[in-house]
Amino acid sequence: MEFQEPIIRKVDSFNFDSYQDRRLKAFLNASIKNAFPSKEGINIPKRGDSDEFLADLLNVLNIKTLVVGVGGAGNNTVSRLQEGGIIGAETLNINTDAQDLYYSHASSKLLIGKEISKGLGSGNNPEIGKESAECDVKRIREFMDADVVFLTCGLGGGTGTGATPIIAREAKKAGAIVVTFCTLPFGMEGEKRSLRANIALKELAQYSDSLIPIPNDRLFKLDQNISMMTGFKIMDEVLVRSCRSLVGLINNCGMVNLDYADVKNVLRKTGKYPSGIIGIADSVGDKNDLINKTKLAINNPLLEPDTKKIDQCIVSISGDHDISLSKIDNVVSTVSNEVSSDADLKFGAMIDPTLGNKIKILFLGKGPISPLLLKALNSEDGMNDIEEDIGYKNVINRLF
Ligand SMILES: Nc1nc2c(ncn2[C@@H]2O[C@H](COP(=O)(O)OP(=O)(O)OP(=O)(O)O)[C@@H](O)[C@H]2O)c(=O)[nH]1
Ligand SMILES: [Mg+2]
Repeated sequence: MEFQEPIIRKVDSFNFDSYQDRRLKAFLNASIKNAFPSKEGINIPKRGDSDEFLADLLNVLNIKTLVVGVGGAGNNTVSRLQEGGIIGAETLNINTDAQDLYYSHASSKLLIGKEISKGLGSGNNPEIGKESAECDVKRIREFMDADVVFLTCGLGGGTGTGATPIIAREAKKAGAIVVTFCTLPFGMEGEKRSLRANIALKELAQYSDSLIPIPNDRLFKLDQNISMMTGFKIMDEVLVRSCRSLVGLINNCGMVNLDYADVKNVLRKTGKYPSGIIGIADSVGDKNDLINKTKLAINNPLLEPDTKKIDQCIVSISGDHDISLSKIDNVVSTVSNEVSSDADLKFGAMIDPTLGNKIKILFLGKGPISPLLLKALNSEDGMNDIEEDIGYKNVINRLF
């Protein structure tokens, strides 16, 4: 008869370096304990899986998510996530600017490149952002023990633009799924910022599984008179809601019909370049509104994806306990009509008793590569266009 101790000793003799390896080790040990008797338990006959084993396994299988905000804009997003409360994710702010970092909110903070920038920021120089991240790469690595790492930043300055690709590289090396949300600068911020953003976008494409670049200028399509500051506020809201919804989806996997493997499949890079479509919308719950809001989520006006190229997608529908099958059907049928008939579609339903009659829709898609990334890959041209003032509420209402 074989006993568990020698087999566990054998597992212990292997090298388990990374976070994913250590998870595998815990999984193996729990399985061995379940399958082989210990010397003390030798007389107890075993049938099926014990609760103790299942509890051990749940501990191991718990999906760990980390949200990292890099540079001023990224730190803003994470601060707002943290202030509004984010359940089930660790947050980390990284900056070269000690003051920005001090006033931000996150469960952990990292001031990078102290020797280079003296805590004063990178002064719009991505090389300083990059070098700062390289200098502190060991400290960055310590945080990368997660299954999914979300990165968020505003491209165009120095810290977010230079450091985020290095952080993405480290997250990827540690075996995480890397999902990057970044904004591209307004044309009115100048050509140089656009050029810097394009270069970073190419680097991020290398290390991100999903890359979601959101051009600030697209807001002008929704309101011609928008100001830069209002635009930043709207983008903050877009990034915060997108991150929050995605973290919620991962943490609530398995409620009805969707598990982490489904979400991972859509987020994971399969081709040469990352894809990434996300859309969120709130519906008042009647049939017409459900159809319109589902279309809005799929055709996210800030991303304008080529929906016919979507080959895999997930729609998650949240409602209170009374959510009817017909409401779920309104949403799922609309998705099937909007995407190609070959696309692999999965839906999940989540119960949120606080929603009342409201229905929340989250759409995730894979397939089309962002036209902005393609543009960046083909040239180093910037983007332009200028306009002015008002309309935060007006634009927000047309986005969700
Ligand atoms: N959403 C949002 N975007 C912002 C905000 N401030 C700046 N941005 C955008 O993000 C880009 C980068 O700005 P920052 O994040 O401040 O720059 P940084 O990464 O801290 O870089 P340095 O300060 O140069 O070291 C800008 O070009 C803007 O397009 C903000 O408050 N909200
Ligand atoms: Mg800064």
